[in-house]
Amino acid sequence: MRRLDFDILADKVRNWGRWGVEDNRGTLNHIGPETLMRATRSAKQGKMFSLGMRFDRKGPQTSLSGRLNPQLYMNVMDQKFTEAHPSARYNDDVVHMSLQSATQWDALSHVHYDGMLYNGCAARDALTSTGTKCLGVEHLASPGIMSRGVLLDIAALHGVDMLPGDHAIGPDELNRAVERAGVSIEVGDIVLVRTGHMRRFTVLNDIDAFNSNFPGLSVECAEWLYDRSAAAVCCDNAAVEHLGPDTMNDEMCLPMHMLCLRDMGMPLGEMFDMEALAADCKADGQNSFLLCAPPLGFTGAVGSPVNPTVLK
Ligand code: UVW
Repeated sequence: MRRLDFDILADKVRNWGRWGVEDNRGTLNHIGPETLMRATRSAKQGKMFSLGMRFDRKGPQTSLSGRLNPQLYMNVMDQKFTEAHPSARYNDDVVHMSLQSATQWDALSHVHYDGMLYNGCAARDALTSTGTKCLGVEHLASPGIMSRGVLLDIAALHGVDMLPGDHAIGPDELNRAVERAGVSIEVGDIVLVRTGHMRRFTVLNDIDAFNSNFPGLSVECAEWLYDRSAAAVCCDNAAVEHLGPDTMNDEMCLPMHMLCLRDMGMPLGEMFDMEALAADCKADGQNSFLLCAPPLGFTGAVGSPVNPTVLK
């Protein structure tokens, strides 16, 4: 996409000032009491699913990605609390990891361009080596992220387990998936887009394929999400958007990241494992549900791991 066209799109979807100059939650502001009560009513059967990956040393990061899979150490093992109760013991642990290493939310401070973050926050004032002073993930953590989730299974729409790596999903496919799911996207919904790409990691164990070309959303989908007042969008790849050699020559890099996070103020949920949920939705035809996915409140962090939980 040419920079000029990107800028036109950015002007259309920009939400700066819409929820006040101090706003840190962006499109999560679409989730009001009515949305939440509607979300609770979409839990009908008592079936629960986790969309979280495992957090361990065998995660999808490689030496090339510059990100670190979770390294867990037990720093306290089999310790007594007191001499008076020698048989009562405890264990503690420590994790060293990139917050972006597995299933995670991108906070609104994760990317920026032209020196500005969401809501006109100046990058040079906000970003420090100990965290960001504005738009940190702690603002998404409290009061959390919960809403109605809607599964749009684009792989199933095309009758495949996984979309090919060069597949850029367009608004028309989102519309067809909505129709197929028998739902409409309402204000404050969280849109879950399944490409099947997660299977390259979890089923095929092909880390290189998982990390190279991602099927995902095309830049035109930003306006689609904006027009429907969605609260957030999540995908089963590592970027939500389509990434591949064809996108590398664009005049704006990671355009969906820039439009969603920086202009619209929409958090991106990445590496959500939708496989078990999608199989169940296919079996029972219920594609909307309660989604509870609060990030951890790391102060000043630009993202957070999450274990998204679905109740159908
Ligand atoms: C970047 O790599 C900037 O983004 P993400 O990890 O969110 O895809």
